[in-house]
Amino acid sequence: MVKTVSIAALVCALSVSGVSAKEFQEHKNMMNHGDGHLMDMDGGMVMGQNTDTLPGGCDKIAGTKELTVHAGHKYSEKFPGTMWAFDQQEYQFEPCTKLTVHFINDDEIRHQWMMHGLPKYLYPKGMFHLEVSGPGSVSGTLILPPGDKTYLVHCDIAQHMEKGMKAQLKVGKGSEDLPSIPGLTASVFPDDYSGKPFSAEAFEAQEAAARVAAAALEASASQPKAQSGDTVAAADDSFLSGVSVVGLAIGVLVAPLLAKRFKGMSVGEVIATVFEWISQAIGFAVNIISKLLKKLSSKKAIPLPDK
Ligand SMILES: [Cu+2]
Repeated sequence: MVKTVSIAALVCALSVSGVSAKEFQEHKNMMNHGDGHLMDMDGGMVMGQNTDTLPGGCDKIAGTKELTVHAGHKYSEKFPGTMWAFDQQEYQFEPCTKLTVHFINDDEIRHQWMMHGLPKYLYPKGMFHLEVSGPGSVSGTLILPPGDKTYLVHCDIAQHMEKGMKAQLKVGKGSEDLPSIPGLTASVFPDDYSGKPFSAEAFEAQEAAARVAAAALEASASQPKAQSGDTVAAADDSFLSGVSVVGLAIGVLVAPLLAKRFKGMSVGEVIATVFEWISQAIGFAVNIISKLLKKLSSKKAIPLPDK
């Protein structure tokens, strides 16, 4: 009997300790797996750490900065319709800054601070990634690339970004803003909390207004471009030779800049960078063509099915 009671007491004590909140854990003694990948068996991880290799185009480290990021449910409370968020939605640093990020998870679940779009010859898959499971902190360092660009930062756990855990990091002046950043930029598809049933007419009107606005914006941004486009279409025969002459001229002008950009990089890194540029250029061209096709072909938006 005494034995049974004591076993019951033990089971109770164990289950209670299992349910109670995890203690805050500083993940400081992680195992280094090489290539900037550090992790421990308690849910702390750093990937893409780079403390000493200058990205191509950086002559020196422009400055050393530290950033403390909190992640948690409570930061989402001020943004309707979200569930998780970082404590800040936008960061800005000078190009070539050596940045140490202290990532603090205030929740009992797993969160990440994952930055995308970095040069792939230096950061595996173009990513810098911090992760903590449960309450705790982890720190990692990277060196930001040169140039003005806006980088996506998010938590990649399923639905965490879609439910608010999304931010942007601007290097220099940044490039275009990213959509759906809580409190900062509009969604691509705005949420509707009106409670009204779906109306195909209202949806079409909204889409049409958005298309008119987008077309007006595009027209105002690219008036000279449209004219040169007409000239190209008219003078189709001389198109190729014209392009090659322009290409040659650009090549001559750009070569010294490229030499500077590739200074100190190995042949492999140079090739990897060039291929990255080519793939970006192709992606860009495909994107523009598909947008054009869409604009030409889609008169009507596809209506959503009725419930
Ligand atoms: Cu998360």
